[in-house]
Amino acid sequence: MNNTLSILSQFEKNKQSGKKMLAVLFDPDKVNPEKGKELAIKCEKMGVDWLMVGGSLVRDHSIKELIPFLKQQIQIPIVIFPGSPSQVVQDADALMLLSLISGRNPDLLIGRHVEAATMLKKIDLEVIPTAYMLIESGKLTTVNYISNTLPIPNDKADIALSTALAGELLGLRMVYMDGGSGAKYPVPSSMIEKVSSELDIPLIIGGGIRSKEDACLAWKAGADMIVIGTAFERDPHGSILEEICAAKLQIQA
Ligand code: 1GP
Repeated sequence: MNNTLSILSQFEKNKQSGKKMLAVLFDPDKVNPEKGKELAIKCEKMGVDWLMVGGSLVRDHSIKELIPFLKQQIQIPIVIFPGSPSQVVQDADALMLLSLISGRNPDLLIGRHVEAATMLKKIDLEVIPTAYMLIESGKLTTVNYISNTLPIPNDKADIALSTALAGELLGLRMVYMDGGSGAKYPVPSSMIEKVSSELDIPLIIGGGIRSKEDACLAWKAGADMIVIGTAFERDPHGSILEEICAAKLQIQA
């Protein structure tokens, strides 16, 4: 029997012990395997905890090429952040099964899940049921447009809290509050504080985190993991990532 903790169990354990985590999101359409290898090795060396791969508008073949290739290069978990069932790739370590609970689009609450369920049961891939919540972030992001849903207004922390708690009570195992890729503003720290103060399951925050200050605000407000996408893509020398990784160590000290 394999004694390694599942990806989710390790995340829950880290939350319990106050260990903050960092994920970097790769868009497989923007990262070819060779570039991805270089970036993934850099992320692993710096102390990134998860590589997330996927997105709302990803071509199927790019993710299917990238994930098996990256898996051979690094030890840190590769977690699929799927924009559609066609982004399921068995070679990854885990898949977030996203239910978009901030919206009222039945396809993204249950429809896509029905399409993917038989396949997911058959393959050897950890599935993490995830309450996905979009938060208004100062612009119309791709995920808001494609999902055809309204994000939660960023001054309505009460709505965010009720929504996250509903996800927890429905049995989802983590909450991901996302301003969407390229968000103008990150999720407000007051909203993170409100949600994290009552939520028992791990809380992930992403969208618009561009600096170590943004990262620390989110962690200190109660995020268990933050996700960086755009800032990493625009940081060819990795200096912002280096600062954020250093801040993560300090926050835990
Ligand atoms: C998007 O939360 C991720 O789903 C990352 O957002 O690209 O703005 O960092 P950014």
